[in-house]
Amino acid sequence: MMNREQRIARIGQIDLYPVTCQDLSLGRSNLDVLEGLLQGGARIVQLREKHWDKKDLYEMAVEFRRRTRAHDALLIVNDHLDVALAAGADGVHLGQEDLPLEAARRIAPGMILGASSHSLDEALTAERQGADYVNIGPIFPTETKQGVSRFLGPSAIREIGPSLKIPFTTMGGINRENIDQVLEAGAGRVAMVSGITKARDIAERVRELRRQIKEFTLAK
Ligand code: TZP
Ligand code: MG
Repeated sequence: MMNREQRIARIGQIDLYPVTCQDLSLGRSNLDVLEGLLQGGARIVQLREKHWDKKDLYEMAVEFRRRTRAHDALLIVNDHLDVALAAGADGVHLGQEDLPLEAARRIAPGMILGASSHSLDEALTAERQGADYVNIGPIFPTETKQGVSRFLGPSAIREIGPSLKIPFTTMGGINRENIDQVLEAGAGRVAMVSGITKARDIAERVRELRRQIKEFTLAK
C-alpha cells in the first residue's frame, strides 16, 4: 500500500489518464478494456460508471484493484469515496456535486483526491480545499458526459494551468486527432474516455497516445 506522498508523486508522473465507460466500449466489458489499458502500459486508470448499482461498482472496483496492483498502476474511482475505500483504491475523483473535498479528506487522509473544475475559480477553490489534482474540462464537445453542452476550449488550459500549484489533468472530447491542441496549450496529463474505449485495439491506442504525449513533451 502506498502512502499519500507516494501516490501524489505518481500522479505527477502520469501522462495518459484512461477512464472507463462500459457502454462506450464496443460491447466489451470493463475488464476486457482494463486488460488492454494495462497491456498498453497505462500507469493510472479511473473506474467511472455513473449509473451502476453500488454493489456492481464495488465488485468491479475490487477486480480493478487486483489487476491494477499487479501492474503497479494507480486506481481512482469516480464519485464514490466509500467504494474507493472499500476496494483499496488509490483515490477518488469528485465532481462539484459530490462529497466536498474537506469532508472526503477527513474520511480518507491517505487518498488521492481529484476534483472536476470548469473554470479558474472552481480549480483554485478545489486546490484550496485540498484536492491533490484537478481536472479541467470539458475541453471539446463530448457525448460522454451527459447534460453538458458548454465546452471550454484549449484556451482554458492556458488560463487555468499556470495558476495551479497542484497537477492538473484535461478532459472532454480529446482524441488522437486533437490531442496536439491540448498539449500545445500546456496539458501534460490527458484524460480520455471514448478516445480510448472506442478503439478496436485498446493496448495499441494507449501506446500511440502515450507516444504522442511523450514526443510532444520531448520536443519542448
Ligand atoms: N468530465 C469532463 S469531460 C468528461 C468528463 C467525465 C467526459 C470525457 O469523455 P470523453 O469520451 O473523453 O470525451
Ligand atoms: Mg462526480
